Amino acid sequence: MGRLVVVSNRVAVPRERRAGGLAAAMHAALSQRGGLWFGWSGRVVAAPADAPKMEAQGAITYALTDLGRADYEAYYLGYANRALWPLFHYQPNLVEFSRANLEGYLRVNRRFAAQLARLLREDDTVWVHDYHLIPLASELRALGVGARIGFFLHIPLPAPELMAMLPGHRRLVESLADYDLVGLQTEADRHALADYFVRECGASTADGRLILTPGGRRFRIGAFPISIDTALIARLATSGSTNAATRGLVSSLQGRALAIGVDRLDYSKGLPERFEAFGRFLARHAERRRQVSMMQIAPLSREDVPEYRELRERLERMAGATNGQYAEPDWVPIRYINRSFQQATLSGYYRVAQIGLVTPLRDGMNLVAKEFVAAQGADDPGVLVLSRFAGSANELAGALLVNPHDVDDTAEAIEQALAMPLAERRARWQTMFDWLRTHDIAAWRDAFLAALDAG
Ligand code: ADQ
Repeated sequence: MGRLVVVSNRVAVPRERRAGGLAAAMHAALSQRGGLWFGWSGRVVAAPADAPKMEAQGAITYALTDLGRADYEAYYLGYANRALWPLFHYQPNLVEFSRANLEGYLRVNRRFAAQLARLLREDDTVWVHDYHLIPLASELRALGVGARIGFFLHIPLPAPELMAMLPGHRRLVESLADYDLVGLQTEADRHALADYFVRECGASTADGRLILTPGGRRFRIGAFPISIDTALIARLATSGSTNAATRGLVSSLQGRALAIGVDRLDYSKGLPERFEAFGRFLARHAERRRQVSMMQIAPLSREDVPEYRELRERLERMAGATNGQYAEPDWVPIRYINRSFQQATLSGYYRVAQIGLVTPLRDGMNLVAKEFVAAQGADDPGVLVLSRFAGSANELAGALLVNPHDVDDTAEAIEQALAMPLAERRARWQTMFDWLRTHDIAAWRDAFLAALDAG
């Protein structure tokens, strides 16, 4: 078997400690097979070099390339994060399209392909990740690369009607046909992609999985729901439940219940709606005031994008207003924290929470929902309140599913979770935990690579 080559916008170099399930899963696969991880270094420089900077560590080589300022703005901030991200998350009103940004996006993909092509061997298996790099296979094929290339989209794939709003959509989506396998998070996403190829490109497919384009390309698409390292999170939660950070949190609650939310500060995560729902819950259930606190952990992300700065200001106002309205000298309804925590600390926090609030307006999968479940203990598990629009809602049947646009619905789910008898909590949690035990991140990675290798 040849090497595995992973390509993603950002590379999880071990010394940078961009830890997380995906990085760990990729590292495990890369060290088993030997391999290369190629992507942006995260640096923006005046004059980027022509070749990536190579760094070998054991069986893995990292190839890191810098971006120039104009490329960073057009490719990363502009096209990836102000056109593709909002559109694919069903927010066409937030799309900022410009032809210059599209050109920058294509230019960077071409540049990445040129740098990567020189490093590839014929028997490599290449695995490209996410919306930043959709046209990468086309660019590699144009340079004569014949290796197997797979693509996994971490975010939702919108319905064809929505996709059609994007100028130049056909060229972009059609370039997916240059992969051997395109993986999506859910069956609904797979269906949307098959539909797009049939309706917009005149492709044919008998089963919605093998697609034949009028130009003669054949490629496969499939749903591969991403997951977490279930055993690791469960272990971290057990040991984390008694560490100093968790003990500090628990003692500050003074016996009150905790509802926890953990999300990058992103408009797809439904945070204003969640704050509003918690306020509505307090308004409706006066008897619950002082009995429960919500803790929202939301590290800042993409601060160079104006919509993210606006969202931050909005959340600060909302948290302040709710706390101003309901807080008592010894109780604050919303604890709002803009920083990151180690996985072990987060797992301990999940463990002691009675409710997990995961209410995105759209989410490819949402790993926090899975982490919350994995972190619960069998004796006294908490309840997951989960948006029906998160990919994970397809798998987590024991959650209380809500429509995050319906603030009253979410507010009532919070009450239902608090009132839920222990036996029901256990039954709901057990089905989800059993599922996650077998459907973990290693199973996801192996399923994708087996499908890619099988052709
Ligand atoms: P994200 O949009 O980043 O991922 P998510 O799936 O929830 O969303 O993953 C976030 C990860 O970051 C989780 O593992 C979480 O624990 C961690 N995290 C969040 N806040 C943190 C904090 N304050 N400190 C430390 N860690 C924190 C995209 C898609 C998702 C898809 C994933 C994987 O948008 O839908 O599930 O990729 O494919």
